[in-house]
Amino acid sequence: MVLHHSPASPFVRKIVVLLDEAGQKDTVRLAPATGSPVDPGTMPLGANPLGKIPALERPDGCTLYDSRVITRFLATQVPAGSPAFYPDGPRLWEVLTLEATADGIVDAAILMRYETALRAPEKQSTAWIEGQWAKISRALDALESRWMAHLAGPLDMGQIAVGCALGYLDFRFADRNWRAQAPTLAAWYADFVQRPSMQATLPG
Ligand code: 99T
Repeated sequence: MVLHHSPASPFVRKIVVLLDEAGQKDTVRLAPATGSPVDPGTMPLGANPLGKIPALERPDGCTLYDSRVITRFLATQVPAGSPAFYPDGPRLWEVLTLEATADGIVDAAILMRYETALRAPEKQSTAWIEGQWAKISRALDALESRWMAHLAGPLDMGQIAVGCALGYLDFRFADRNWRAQAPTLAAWYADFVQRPSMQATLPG
């Protein structure tokens, strides 16, 4: 399989961390891609008409996107004994909601990133940027106040997504100091980011 990839993308990172945690990294070949909404660059437009990564090309099926489709697919392919990335039972709905919360943090952060990196300074909207940060801030509050018990449980895709989202905030928005408003979450992340799968995929 071919995974269209960038080391800066937290959405791609979720995929690579899952594969690493399942001992399945060798099942994909990474194909580098860069681009943005204003210049698709080398984004795999043939694989994903939306021009986004990750996209996963399979030899025996359609190309998969977006990241949550890919992780759901890969979770069905992992060997016995792998973590239950999407566990059965009521916990599944927690995992899916936690992953959606984490991905929503990244969606908002990427919109901030594009606003500041791609638009001329005189065209940038402070209200837009701060509106996106407000979403992130509320989500951090929710993680800190409602999700710590889940985060302390067995490894699943919700935890991986949260770890990748927090890593992206550090990577692009370290000056926002998210840890100041979420100290319990920060303590969890300090431990989680030590996992070899997370260390091997630090954004850059
Ligand atoms: O939007 C574009 O044109 C290009 N952007 C992307 O492909 C980003 C890369 S992160 N990926 C997504 O937005 C995927 C979102 C989708 N819902 C999913 O797969 O879950 C780039 C981050 C950075 O460079 O800072």
